[in-house]
Amino acid sequence: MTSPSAHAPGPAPDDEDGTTTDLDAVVVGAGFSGVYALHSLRGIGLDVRVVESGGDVGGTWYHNRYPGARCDIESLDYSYSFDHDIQQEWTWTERYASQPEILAYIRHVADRLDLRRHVDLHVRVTSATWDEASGRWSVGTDAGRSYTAQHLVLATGVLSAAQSPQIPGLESFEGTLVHTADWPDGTPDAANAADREAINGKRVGVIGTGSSATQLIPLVAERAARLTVFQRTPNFVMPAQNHPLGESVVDEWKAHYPERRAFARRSRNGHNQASNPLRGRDLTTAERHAELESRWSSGGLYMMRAFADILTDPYVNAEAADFVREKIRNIVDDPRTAADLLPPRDLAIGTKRLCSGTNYYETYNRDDVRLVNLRRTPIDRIEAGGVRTRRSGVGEGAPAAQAAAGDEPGGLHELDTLVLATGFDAMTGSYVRIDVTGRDGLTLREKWRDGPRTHLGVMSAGFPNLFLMAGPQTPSVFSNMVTQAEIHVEWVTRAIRDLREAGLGTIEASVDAEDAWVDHVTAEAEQTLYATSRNSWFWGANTPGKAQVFTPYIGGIARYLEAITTAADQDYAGFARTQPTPTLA
Ligand code: N01
Repeated sequence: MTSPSAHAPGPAPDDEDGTTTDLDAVVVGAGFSGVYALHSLRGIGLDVRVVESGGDVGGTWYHNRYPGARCDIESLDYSYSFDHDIQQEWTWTERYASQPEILAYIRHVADRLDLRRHVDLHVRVTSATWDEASGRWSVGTDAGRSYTAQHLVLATGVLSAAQSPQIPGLESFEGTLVHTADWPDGTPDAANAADREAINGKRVGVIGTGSSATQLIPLVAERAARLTVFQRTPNFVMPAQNHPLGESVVDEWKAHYPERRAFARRSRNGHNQASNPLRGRDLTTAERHAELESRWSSGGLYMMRAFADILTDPYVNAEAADFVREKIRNIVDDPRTAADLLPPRDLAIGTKRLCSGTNYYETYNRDDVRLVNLRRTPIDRIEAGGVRTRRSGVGEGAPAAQAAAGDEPGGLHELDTLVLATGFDAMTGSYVRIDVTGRDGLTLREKWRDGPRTHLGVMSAGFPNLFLMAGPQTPSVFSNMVTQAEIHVEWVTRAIRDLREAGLGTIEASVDAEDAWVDHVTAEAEQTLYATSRNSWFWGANTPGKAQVFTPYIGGIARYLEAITTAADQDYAGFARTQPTPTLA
């Protein structure tokens, strides 16, 4: 197995093995949350460092460099609001920004605010241990250096712990193996040498048909000699309807940014994309159809805002799902391929994260693209030369499945390059992959074994002065991540400043408040179709051995912001604050 080039645009850390740096705060991760946390905490006078495993700032937008990667929240919304000058001077060029443009934006912010001198790149945090005696965190890394700090901010992302499938023989593949979340460096569309070598004129296979794959597949199809897509669960893919931004649109946004940003924070999803307040149930079939048609034309995630009850009423949801199924049948020429691309009946639309792409279904009309339906012919193993599938039912004693498959034989799909678009150990993976040990030897991994436990998603009892950014039990993945990140950074900055001004040393979630928040997060989800359609990373279903618990907060940004602000206003209700640890002689 080989992998294209190592990537390292940023400077490697100096040779500081064995050094320990004492700080007020360590921020882990230099994505949207981490970069702003650095700026904000530095602003209240803290000595802060960001520790980042990648070679540059950018977080998700540094690592996910696959062809076609772009955001599905509109660029004018998906950007920082905290600095008026930056939002006036930066000009987005497309409705949905591409990965290179977003990465350039975060780099610009880091340069513009002179943040880089406080960022250690190419250093992965491996452990964090609370020291009761000193009231500080000891932070260990894979680079030999370590840190101590009073406060630890885990801005590690909820979709950053990449996950490879457990398929027999994966390690024996002799072609190029690459994960979408660890793509070779370079601008995807310009295709640097490693990327070009992996894709252009090659026989490429892609495992997975989630958001990453559906963006990547049309572009890889254009460059590969042949593309084979291995699909286990077809999802709903909306046309993004991306387009360049006109000058007048940008100017209008810039003139009204304060109102737009305020609106986003009062909204459910943290942005300005329009939601229909009407319930589908209260409309006629014709009215519903017209609304769905308009949402399809608007593109992207607008579909899930077609009706107020689209995620709560099974009938309304099923009608929307059928509407999209009909679109698929109309776009895809070959009826059998079209049928294979139809999402299953037990998948309520939106309960697996909706995908948004350009020319996704159209790509299957190409002669050089083949869809392998893994429900008919599952992957048997991966071999040196490619992916071997087998006839469904073989070895399983399942004649019904075999009949449904039309007795389709499996076989070897020969490949030069295999792309794993297989997603992440979502929501909790990036936190529990670090050995985090709190009070009394309690580890975060152990505490979260049956699902994450937090108060307001921002702190977990037993882990004083440890702040979780835009993580589980927050609206993060159901919202504009940048809005969520800003809310958290501003809350944490306030919490630390208030702690210091009160002459206190630690803040920590209380167990009672945490229990109540976990119950609330669960109860909110139970009222929706997420409760009945559980085959998604929202539930941890994509990660073998993981507890099946619904992890995001469905209540929306506005309600969340009110809850967390009220807690701070009420003298940090639900959090315990204590005196500083006496300095040891
Ligand atoms: O990952 P995924 P992703 N054999 O988990 C399949 C965000 N994001 O990287 O559904 C065969 O969604 C798996 O099949 P199944 C966004 O929030 C945003 O695409 O488990 N197949 C699935 O098809 C998104 O939801 C943007 O049956 C296997 C795929 O791999 C999240 O990131 C862009 C398999 C994984 O899909 C994750 O997206 C990109 C196996 N053993 C990502 N294991 C935008 O802003 C897994 N699969 C637009």
